[in-house]
Amino acid sequence: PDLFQAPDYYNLDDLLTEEHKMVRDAAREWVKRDVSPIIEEAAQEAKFPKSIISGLAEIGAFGPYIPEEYGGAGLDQISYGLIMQEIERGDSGVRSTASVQSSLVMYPIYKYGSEEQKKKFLPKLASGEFMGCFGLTEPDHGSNPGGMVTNFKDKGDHYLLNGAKLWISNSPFADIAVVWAKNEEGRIHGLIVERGMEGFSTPETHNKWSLRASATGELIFDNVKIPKENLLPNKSGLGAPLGCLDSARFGIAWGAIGAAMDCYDTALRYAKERMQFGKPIAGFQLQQKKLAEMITEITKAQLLAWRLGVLRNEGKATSAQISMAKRNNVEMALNIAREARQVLGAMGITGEYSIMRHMMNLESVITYEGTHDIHLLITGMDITGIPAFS
Ligand code: TGC
Ligand code: FAD
Repeated sequence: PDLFQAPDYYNLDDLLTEEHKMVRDAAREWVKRDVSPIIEEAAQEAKFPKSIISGLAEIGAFGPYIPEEYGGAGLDQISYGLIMQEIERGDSGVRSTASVQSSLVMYPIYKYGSEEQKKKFLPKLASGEFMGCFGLTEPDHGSNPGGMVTNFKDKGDHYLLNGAKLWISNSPFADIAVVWAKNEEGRIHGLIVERGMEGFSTPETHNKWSLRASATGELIFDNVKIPKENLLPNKSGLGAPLGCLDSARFGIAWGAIGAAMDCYDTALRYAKERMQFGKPIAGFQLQQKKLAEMITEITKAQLLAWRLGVLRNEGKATSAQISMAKRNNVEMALNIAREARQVLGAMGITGEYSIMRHMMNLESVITYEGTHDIHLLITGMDITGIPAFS
């Protein structure tokens, strides 16, 4: 098949195994076949394309690194990264759906859940039969999730959950939500909330100019009775949700490269074909500067992501290293989207090309999973030993 152009300026393919390349190419082919043709219309109409769920499951995007005994794909971290890269080449919103399902729903159940919870939920989440969402952010607590007010009380044979979450990807259609809430002592725990529980609702957030092909909404808990077996028993405290974010942020560091590659590829092709003043605009120095800087930045980001993948495989990557890669690579992608759009002139603002959609999507990506500035402060804390958050 006619796959996308995949800039590989430093022969990074030499660092990949046959399995990595197979997994990546399968994801690439699927995106080209099933995502690219429908995604612009889905974004224009602000509708999550449910038709992609089964395809995401088939390419292993739901739980790439969750062991096969629980329905996951049993792959390593670099394969996970490559899948995210290929999906985000299509659309950041589609990658969001995969990130949330894998790293924010399956991961906490796998890491912090009981054997019964793993058996009950993981295989269905891996196949896409169940879709999940992750409730950490609240209306008054975004960058500072430790201040959350959502809480649960022990009522003997069940818990009673109250509060609200905002900006939750996939909430409008999710079957289950992994929700972070404080107990009576103020300790944060994860709870699995299931659609249909009385007092639980998930209104959709409308009028987004970004991530329009992804459904975003609220989670509202009004005296929701939660069975005791739905509490994740094996980790509590803010470190529990932040541990899930490490995994999702790692995937975003790779995913952003995919969005950048698509913008670069589109701009390069266009510049070689578009004639002005009697020659292709790719022949003008100012356009070459843009294109040359794009491929330089993509190459640096690829090296950062690959090395981080090796460290993750060895269990050695620190949270601060992940923050650096998320921050760098998303900013890189957003800058490339802005430059690439200019290369296309007026055509760049239309839905005929993917660039403007990537650019608008990346405004969410640079904000969610820890804002650009919060990740800078994480690096600052890591190198000085002094937190500057408050
Ligand atoms: P702090 O006192 O530093 O830490 C509290 C406890 O957590 C531990 N910890 C971590 N553990 C695992 N992984 C990490 N990355 C960790 N970072 C910290 C820490 O050791 C401590 O443990 P303990 O045992 O000593 O209690 O916490 P703080 O309140 O000062 O906050 C630090 C800060 C600001 C870095 C953190 O709150 C933060 O990262 N804020 C950003 C919030 C955020 O990223 N929200 C994302 C919501 S989910 C989302 O956006 C999904 S979008 C998905 C999509 O659609 O793709
Ligand atoms: P705020 O925390 O209010 O920050 C506003 C500004 O202040 C930012 O620029 C920030 O960097 C800055 N700031 C804050 N604190 C400091 C400080 N100490 N020093 C310097 N500057 C500071 N959350 C979930 O839980 N689950 C999801 O699935 C999810 N999906 C999302 C999907 C989308 C499309 C979006 C846009 C967001 C999503 N989020 C989700 C929420 C996201 O994680 C938060 O938006 C993000 O963490 C920032 O919180 P906030 O928007 O409240 O901004």
